[in-house]
Amino acid sequence: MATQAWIGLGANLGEPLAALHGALEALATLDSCTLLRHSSLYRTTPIGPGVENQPDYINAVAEISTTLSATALLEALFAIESHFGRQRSARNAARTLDLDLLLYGDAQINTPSLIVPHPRMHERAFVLSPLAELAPQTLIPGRGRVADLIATLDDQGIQRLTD
Ligand code: PH2
Ligand code: MG
Ligand code: MG
Repeated sequence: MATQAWIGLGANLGEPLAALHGALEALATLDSCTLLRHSSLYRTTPIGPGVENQPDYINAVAEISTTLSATALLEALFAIESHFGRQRSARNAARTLDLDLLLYGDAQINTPSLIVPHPRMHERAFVLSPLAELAPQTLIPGRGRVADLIATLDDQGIQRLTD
């Protein structure tokens, strides 16, 4: 049975625009997955501890339909990250590509290697703004609806890029 999942894409090192376009292409050709739609790209101010002096991020979200389990999907996302030169160093370090599993159907998963919904997505405008562009009524299990959550956030420096 297929599950609809949302992936968060981000990059702020190397060639972020090329990485996001390449990652969307990789998601579109991933085995056992169909890329349903993706948001615009956004230029966003880095958020979180340790991000001082980092370049801006490019962020987007994508919706896929997949027959992969959440764990297998996560592994596939890690493989795409590696293909685009991702090095894992300090938490929140600048990165060539970050693919986060945001939502997997309406599942709530809490294991040492995977937490779904992504534990910080409900407070991050760089996730909620692109999600709201496509699907503002999306319910984040345990947190609420995207449109309601976004209304509670202060300005986080999100700029939609027009192509
Ligand atoms: N990712 C982080 C930390 N901070 N800030 C922005 N604007 N965009 C991101 O993708 C991002 C971040 C850790 O994954
Ligand atoms: Mg991330
Ligand atoms: Mg990540």
